[in-house]
Amino acid sequence: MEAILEQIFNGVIDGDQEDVEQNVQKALDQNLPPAKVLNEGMIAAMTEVGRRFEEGDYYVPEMLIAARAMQAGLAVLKPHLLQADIKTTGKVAMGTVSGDLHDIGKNLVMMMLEGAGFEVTDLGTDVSVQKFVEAVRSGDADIIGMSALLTTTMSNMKSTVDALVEAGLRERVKIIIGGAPVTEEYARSIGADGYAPDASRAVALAKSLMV
Ligand code: B1M
Repeated sequence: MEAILEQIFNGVIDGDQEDVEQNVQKALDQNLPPAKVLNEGMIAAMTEVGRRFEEGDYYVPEMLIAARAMQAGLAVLKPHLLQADIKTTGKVAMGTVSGDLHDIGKNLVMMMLEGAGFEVTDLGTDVSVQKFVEAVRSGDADIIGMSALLTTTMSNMKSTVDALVEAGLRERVKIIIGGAPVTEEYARSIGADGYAPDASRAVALAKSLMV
């Protein structure tokens, strides 16, 4: 791995925001592809943070400062992940489901969707079923995107799909889901229109649903 990517990786793990910001900029100055910086530097580091948490070497505060360092790096990376002058291809309302505060993956998916020309509304984290339903009712969404990182909150995706059916709004909107514990099979089982394992495949999925 390039030395600079290793520095970014270590910076995220150590939760050193300033270091991560500076090294992401340096990597871009060295013309490393933004996707490589993201995947091999930052996402790989968060996977390692998760592993350390599971092993009991890291606790919530370490996870939180690592997340802040990643977000600081993402802010530097964002303009480089976006492409200019792309026509809007649809409206997406996106949120992390009720009970779930993880938002890095959601933010990344939103960034990439914006980059692909979608008009994206951020519903935030801990989004109630009702708030998703309202986003569809108000006509603000061709696609609803739901993210969940906890096995305990995934079931709120199903509650949202069920509530949209009950409100007679299901046919008006496409529903896509993702997040670490979510699978293609789960998406099918709850009646969502699709699942994506990562941000770039979420963009491809969203595009395919708009044609
Ligand atoms: Co949490 N946490 N956390 N955490 N956390 C996980 C998810 C965990 C797997 C760690 C572990 O045990 N290994 C574990 C969940 C276990 C489980 O349920 N199976 C866990 C736990 C247990 C918890 C708490 C319960 C801990 C506690 O309090 N005891 C607690 C819950 C709080 C809550 O939400 N109510 C908690 C808290 C936190 C922090 C607040 C400290 C922090 C989040 C900060 C933030 O998001 N602002 C945090 C973090 C950072 C993590 C890990 C380490 C990293 C998550 C992350 O940002 N990954 C995580 C371990 C891990 O995932 N390896 C862990 C990077 C991000 C780019 O990836 O979000 O997967 P991800 O998104 C990807 C894809 O999944 C996909 O695209 C993204 C880009 O490629 N994707 C979509 C995501 N959403 C999508 C939507 C789509 C399509 C694709 O369409 C709509």
